Amino acid sequence: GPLEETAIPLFFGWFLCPSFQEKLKSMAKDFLKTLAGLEAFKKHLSDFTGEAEKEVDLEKFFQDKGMLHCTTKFCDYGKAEGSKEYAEQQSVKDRYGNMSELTLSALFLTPRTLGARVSLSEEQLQLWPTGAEKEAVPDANLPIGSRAHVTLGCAEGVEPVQTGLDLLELVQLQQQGQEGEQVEDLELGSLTYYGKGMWVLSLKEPTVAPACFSSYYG
Ligand code: ACK
Repeated sequence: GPLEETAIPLFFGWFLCPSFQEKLKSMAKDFLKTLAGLEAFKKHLSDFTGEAEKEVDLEKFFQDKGMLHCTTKFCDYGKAEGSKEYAEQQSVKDRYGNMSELTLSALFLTPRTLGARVSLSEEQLQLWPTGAEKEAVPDANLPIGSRAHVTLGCAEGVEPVQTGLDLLELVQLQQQGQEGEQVEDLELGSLTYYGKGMWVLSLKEPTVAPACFSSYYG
């Protein structure tokens, strides 16, 4: 009967330690503050507002989406394809509840989402579901794990699933050799503009985020 079965969660992922969540949030806040003051950003402000000359408060523009985490497998309580197989995978069972260190290599924003890019280690990639990138961008050959991210905020009416899709769009541009417009060297790293309101801050020193591999039921 259903009571003997293991319930499949909404999603599996790495959940950032509470103290680090605060650290990352304030890092993102500082980044937005710096960005808002740059002439180069003001020049492209209409990407965010839809009209020139209009002010935007980036900190209000991106709404908090709760607990900071890096999704591995979105299961939708078993309704998502491959979720049962994922939940039963040996590496998932073995690592469940274990701590891990996530490497954050960049911060990025688009008119829809604000996120941190996660560079997964070989070991962490063992928990990465097959097809996560193909499912999102079937026509491209994107590196496994390139969708890995932490959603830091979303524009009004935008669902957090969009953050990973925006990241893949950026990864695709980089893969196609688009260098973007290197705008500025900031304290945290170099800032690049990729057009259409897409900005990437590559961190000079990747930030290490302690996180716990677990799942979320909601
Ligand atoms: O920010 P995220 O990675 O984007 O974390 C949330 C989490 O699952 C709970 O909603 C992510 N998510 C939602 N739908 C999908 C999907 N179809 N594929 C992959 N991740 C998803 C969302």
